[in-house]
Formats: sequence, C-alpha cells, structure tokens
Amino acid sequence: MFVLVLAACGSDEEAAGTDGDTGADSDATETEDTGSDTEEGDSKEASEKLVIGFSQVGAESEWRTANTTSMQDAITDAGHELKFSDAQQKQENQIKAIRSFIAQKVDAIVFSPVVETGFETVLQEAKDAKIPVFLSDRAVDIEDDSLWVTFLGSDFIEEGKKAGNWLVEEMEGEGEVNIVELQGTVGSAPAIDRKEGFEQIISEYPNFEITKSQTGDFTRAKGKEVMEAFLKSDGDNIDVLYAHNDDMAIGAIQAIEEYGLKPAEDIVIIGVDAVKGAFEAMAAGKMNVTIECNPLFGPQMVEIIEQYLAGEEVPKRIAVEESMYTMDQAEELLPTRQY
Ligand code: GZL
Repeated sequence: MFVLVLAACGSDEEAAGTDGDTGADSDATETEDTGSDTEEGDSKEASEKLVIGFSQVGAESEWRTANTTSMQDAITDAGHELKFSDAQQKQENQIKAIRSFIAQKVDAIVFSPVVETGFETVLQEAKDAKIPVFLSDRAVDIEDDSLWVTFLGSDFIEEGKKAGNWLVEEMEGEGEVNIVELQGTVGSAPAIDRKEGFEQIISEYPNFEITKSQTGDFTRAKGKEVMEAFLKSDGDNIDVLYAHNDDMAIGAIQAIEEYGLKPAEDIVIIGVDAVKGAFEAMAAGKMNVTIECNPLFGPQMVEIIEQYLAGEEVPKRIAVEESMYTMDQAEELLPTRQY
C-alpha cells in the first residue's frame, strides 16, 4: 500500500510508527514506504505500486469503450493495481463505487462523473479519507474545487463552437436553416457545454434555428428512436442534424434512410467524437463532419497521478488537444484511426 508522509509535521518516529495515510495529502512534501516487512528493493518496488480505483460512466458509446481501454491499459501497463467499476450510466452506481474504493483504501480514484451535480458528499468522503480524486473526461459543477486534484479532458464548449462554425461556413448563404439536435445525457458536462458552444455561434445568425432538441443519451439506439420521432413530426423541414456524439448520429442516419431521405445530402449530419464509425459513415457519403473528442488519455492520467503522489504540483485543469474531420478526409484517414 502506498504511504504518503508529511515531512512538515511528522518526526521520523511518527512517520515510522504510523500506518500512515493511504493517499496524497494536499501538503504532502515527500513519500516513502514505511512498511516494516519489505526489503529495500521490495519497498522501493512496493512504494511505486499504486492501487487505483476507476469509476467509469458506462459503455454507452464507441468513445467510452476506447476511453476505458486507454485508462485500464495505462494503469496496468504502469504496474499498478486497477479496481474498475462500470456504472452503466447510473449516478448511484458511481457513488457506490467511490465508497467501495474508499473502504478499500485505494491510493487514488479516477472518476468520470455521469452528470455534473450530486457528487459533493461522496467526494468529501474521499477527501476526508485523504484519497485524491482525479476527474477524467467529464467535470463536476461543485464550488469547492479542493474535492478533486485535477480535471483531464476536452473543452466541450470549444467542440460545440467548432460544430457551429463549420455549419455557418457551410450553409451561411442558404436562407433558413432548420436544425434538429440530439443532446447527450441530460445534466452531463458534454451535453451542457456542447449545446452552449454550438448556440454561441449560431445565435449570431438569425436564419439558423434549432427547431427540435431532445436527449438521445449518447447511444445509437436512442439516437435512432428520437430521430424517427423528429422525422415523423417534421421530416420535410429538417436541414441539419447536430448530434452531441457520433453514436447518436449513426443511429439517426439509419432512421433518415428508413424514412427515405439521403443522410449528408437531404440532411447535413454533424457528429462529435471522431470515432471509427463516423469515419466509416463519412467514407460512405452519409455523414458530413465529426468534431474530435480524444478518449486516448489514459497514459497522461497515470502520469499525473504518479506526479501528484510523488509530491509534484499538477495543473487544476488539463485540456486534450483535438481537431475535426470532414467527409472528404474520411477515406484516407480511416485506416489510421486508433478508436
Ligand atoms: C465526451 C464523453 C462523451 C462522448 C460520448 O468526453 O464524455 O460521453 O462524447 C460518451 O460518446 O458517451
């Protein structure tokens, strides 16, 4: 078990005697393993081995699966022990998982919150147990930012703005543009911010209007279901679909084809994530653009955890570099895509 001691307040006797905290304290200035039953070599090895609890949202999309694999591989490849929980997109399961990690006295918790609110109590419990929490992918809307060490993920507002700017450049001069929107999980950071970023841009253009907006919960099945309802109620007046992730866009493409329209021609299709499925749809001429949201930051997260537990300063927020890809690039890039 990884033990952090406070050079500032602990004498050697105190440090040697304590079974210690099992996690970084924000004042931690040095680290050592006080385990009395380990040799120098082992203790060095033991002190490097961490136990990391990872509370993941679920397995709702291609993006999520790639993010899970990236994080799990990074933790195990670094020689640490992984305790993994898939919350199946349920907040109560994430709260249970974090409490379980606390009870098991893990060294660190990686947490991708399914929604922005409702986690204050359990994050305070982790802080009280001196177990550092690292936010992965999604943020929480909590005043007290001492409840987590850092946030590593994307700038979702920027992603929404990229989608809006692409659309304006593509269709500015085309009169009235009626947009339907498939939102991500209600209350989640990506859904809130991708909507905000997109609207920041199109609100400058009176001829662009979001005529329908509903959650598809980031899944293909729900995306298809909601798009079917949009088409049924107003199919002849839809010019654009803005989907908060590619999985919902792919589900909607099926609905559009079954309705008898041509995706990417009769209805412009905008997705987010840049998963392989989107490149396949664009290469088939069924999707126009996808805004990249890179899930492959597992190694970066492990590095941050190790740095923090070694007593180094880490930034409060670390954004992942991202791009966007259009239909004309898809065929050439598809073989290079890693997720
Ligand atoms: C974004 C991530 C979102 C993806 C979806 O970082 O939280 O959740 O865009 C996933 O595909 O379900």
